[in-house]
Amino acid sequence: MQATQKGAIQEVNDRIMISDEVQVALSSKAPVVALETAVLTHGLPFPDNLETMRKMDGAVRKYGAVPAVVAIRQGQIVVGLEAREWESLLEGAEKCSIRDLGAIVARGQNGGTTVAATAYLAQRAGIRVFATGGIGGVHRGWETSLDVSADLYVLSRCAMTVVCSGAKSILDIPKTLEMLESLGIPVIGYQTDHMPGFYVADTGLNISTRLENVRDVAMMERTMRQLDLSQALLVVQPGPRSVDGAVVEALIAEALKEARAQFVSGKDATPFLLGYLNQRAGAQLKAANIALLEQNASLAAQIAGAFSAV
Ligand code: PSU
Ligand code: MN
Repeated sequence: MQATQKGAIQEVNDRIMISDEVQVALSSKAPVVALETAVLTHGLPFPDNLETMRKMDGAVRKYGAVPAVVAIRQGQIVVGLEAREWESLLEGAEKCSIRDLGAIVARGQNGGTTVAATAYLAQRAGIRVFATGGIGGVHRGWETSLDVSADLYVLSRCAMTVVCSGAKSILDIPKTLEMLESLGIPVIGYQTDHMPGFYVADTGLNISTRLENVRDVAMMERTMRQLDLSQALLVVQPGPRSVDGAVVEALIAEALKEARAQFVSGKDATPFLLGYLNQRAGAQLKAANIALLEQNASLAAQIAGAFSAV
């Protein structure tokens, strides 16, 4: 690897560039937290997404870890996108899940990476903890659409700890939990017995394990790796500003009806549904979304710190 000046981007192989700050942290075994960008490029409007990225970055630093924003900048995969580059990414990027990686890189496009693509790239860069809002999962009506997010399959083979507020509320949460179980991905309630529902604090659904502190999460992660289990650990916690479940459900029913009427499917389904919700319930849902992203970044940073300690 070539030496570069501080702050410069360093090339570790032909395809993935790791920023100097992230590289230094990784080589000294300091805590690093990967941050996904599709939730910002496709889940929140500008400039709220820029503000949210600043908040997540700040939350990670506050707990002594180094944030690694993962994105694709004109075909270049970057782990540790610098703050001055955020705005141009958020102004225009493709949604990049695992199957889109090859095309977006080959075409030289900008990409906001989903949970699937971020987990894959972060793992390749040697990062072990990752913060997001909600993972993708089994969509409602999957029986006819077969729409199951690649997030689930990729998490079944990425040895990462992913901190989130459950799966996105537009999904079929009981079926998503079933599939997580089938794929061998443990769902760890952080100080909770139940699955949170993204905007909603509690779905009432039971999950596999409850842990009380970050040290226990680190111990469980270490145990899984000692057993050669390569699945992610999904750490879930309710967001700090949860919304009334009935309000969210009514909006989702409307959004799904509209999506069917407009024949929206495939990779456009999630952004369409979330966009619909954001437009209708605006301020309240947006505030809940931003608050939980920041909270997950904080917890991820503390878990990354505990990894360095156990
Ligand atoms: N959560 C949001 N907005 C989003 C997403 C999550 O509030 O846009 C993104 C995440 O990046 C997640 C992706 O990984 O949607 C899943 O998309 P799909 O269902 O197409 O796999
Ligand atoms: Mn899908």
